[in-house]
Amino acid sequence: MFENDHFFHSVSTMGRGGLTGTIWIHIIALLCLCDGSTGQLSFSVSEEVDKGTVVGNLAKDLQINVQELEKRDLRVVAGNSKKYFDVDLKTGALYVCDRIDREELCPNTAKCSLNIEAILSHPMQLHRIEVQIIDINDNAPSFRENEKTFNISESSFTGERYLLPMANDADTGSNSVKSYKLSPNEYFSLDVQSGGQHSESAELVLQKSLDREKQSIIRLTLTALDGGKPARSGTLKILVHVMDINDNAPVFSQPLYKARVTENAPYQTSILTVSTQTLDTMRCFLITSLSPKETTSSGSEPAPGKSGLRGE
Ligand SMILES: [Ca+2]
Ligand SMILES: [Ca+2]
Ligand SMILES: [Ca+2]
Ligand SMILES: [Ca+2]
Repeated sequence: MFENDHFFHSVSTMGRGGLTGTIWIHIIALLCLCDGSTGQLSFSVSEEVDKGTVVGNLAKDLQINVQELEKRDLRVVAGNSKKYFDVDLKTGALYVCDRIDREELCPNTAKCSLNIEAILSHPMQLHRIEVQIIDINDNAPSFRENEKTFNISESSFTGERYLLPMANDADTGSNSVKSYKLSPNEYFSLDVQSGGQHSESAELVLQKSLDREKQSIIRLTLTALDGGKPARSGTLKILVHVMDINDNAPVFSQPLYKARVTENAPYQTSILTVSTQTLDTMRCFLITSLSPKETTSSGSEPAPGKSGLRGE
């Protein structure tokens, strides 16, 4: 970009010729360029603006008459990055010529800027330009997974905590994740600890004793919101499976059973059927007593079950 043919040619005619002379001339030329470079210009533009969006006016800021721009061959050169900006030689307007995606250019960085150079010939001048890329809220918070499942025993104590996954948002500053909310429910509250941008944690806190026999599955929704205007959001479905404990005794269908049996009834005659129910899902054994002398037991499948008792 420093090799302006005309410039170097005019300088080399003053040298003594030969390789050594050319090197010296190049050094002098570079020194001249350093003198010719002026202070840095700063502009700012939002990411994702349409191509052709004007960022600033170089003719005005460099105090050059617009009629001279073409004659002085004003050019805009990108450092080592893609060319995002160009200049309109008729007006001096510096404009966007390609899509600028801040998240692609500066991932995980709060500040983002592009450095370019404006070069003029006759005489040669170099002007450094910094264009700050302003974030827009073009990304919604998102969770790595759509759903999170917890298996929580119904014997859990209130106050117990369950760690939740956090949301990510590729935007920065106020456009990144700012808050979380939990869908209204009677069992859990949400506790978000914020100790800086990267040390947040969110937990479910049990507020009320669980009862599998009343509600075995609890569905919740965790919503992450960013601070943009308007705010964008992402959701995580939470599925709580309430795990059973054996907290219900089997119950007979009636408190008293009466039966009649004829004398000399054959062995193994059925005389009475009782039914029991337990609300738990756990496999249990029902042990009953008929009389001080006659005791029998039978297995009971998960409730509701029936147990046939046979006299012996
Ligand atoms: Ca973007
Ligand atoms: Ca953005
Ligand atoms: Ca965002
Ligand atoms: Ca239970």
